[in-house]
Amino acid sequence: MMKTDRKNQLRAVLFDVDGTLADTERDGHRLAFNAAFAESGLAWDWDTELYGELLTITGGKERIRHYIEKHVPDELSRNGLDAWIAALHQTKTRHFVSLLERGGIPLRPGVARLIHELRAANIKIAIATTTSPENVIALLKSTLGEDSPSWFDVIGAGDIVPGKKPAPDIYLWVLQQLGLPAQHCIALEDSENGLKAALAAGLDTLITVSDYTRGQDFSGAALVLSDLGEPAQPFTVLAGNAHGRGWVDAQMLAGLDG
Ligand code: XBP
Ligand code: MG
Repeated sequence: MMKTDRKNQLRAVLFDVDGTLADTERDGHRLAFNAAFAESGLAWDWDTELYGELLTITGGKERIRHYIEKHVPDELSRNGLDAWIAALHQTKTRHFVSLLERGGIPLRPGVARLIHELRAANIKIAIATTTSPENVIALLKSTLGEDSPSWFDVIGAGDIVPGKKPAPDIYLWVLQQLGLPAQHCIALEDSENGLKAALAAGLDTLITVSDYTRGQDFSGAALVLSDLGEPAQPFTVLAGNAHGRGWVDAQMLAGLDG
C-alpha cells in the first residue's frame, strides 16, 4: 500500500554517511585507525576481518574501548583511559580527514545525482551519522565541492547525542532540528544498526548494502538495494518491490511502501 501521508509530500531525506554516502570503512576508517595506532607506538593492527567484527560497535571511541576490553585488557589499567582513547581517536580523525582531502574516497553510485535532484525538487536533505563531524564535512567537500556542507539543512554527527546507533537519538535529534514529523521523511542507511536506529525514530528506511553489511538482517526496511543506481547502471533489488525502477529518485522515495 502506498503511504498516502508521504506521497507527494516527501519533505526530507536523512542520509547516513559511512557505507551509505561512501564506502568509507575498510579502506578509510580502518586504515586511519591503524595509522593512529602506529603513530602512537601501539602494535595493534585491525585487519579486514577483525574490523568487520568491530564494526558492530558504532562510534570510533566506543570501538577502541571495545577492542581493548576484548583483545588487550591490560590496557584498561591505563591512567585516564577515557582521555587517552579520545586523544588516540583525534589522531585517527586527523588521518581519516587527510585521506579524504587527498580525494581518497568517492561517493557511491547514484549519491551525487540523488542529492542534486532532491535539492532541485526543494526536498530538504540532512545527515544522521555516528561518525565525527570533521569527517562528514571533509567527505562532502572532497566529493561534492567546497560549499556542499551548506546544502544540508541539518548535519547530525558524532557525540551530539548520548546514544549512538542503534539508539534512535541521532535521528530524533535531526527530525527535531528539521521541525518535521518522521512520516514526511525517509532515511537512507546501509547497516542493521542504522536501520534499527531509523525505524525506532519512526522513519521508513531504504537500505543500500555495503560490503560489510550485505549479510545483515534488514527486516523492517522499505526496500533493500545493491546501491542507489544510475540510468546507465541500474540497482539490483535484494528485498522488497522497486516497481520496475532501476535508480532511486525523489519520486520513487515519495512513493515507497513503508
Ligand atoms: C559509522 C560508525 C563510525 C565510523 C568511524 O556508523 O560507526 O564510528 O565507523 O567514525 P554509521 P568515527 O554509518 O551507522 O553512522 O571514528 O568518527 O566514530
Ligand atoms: Mg552506515
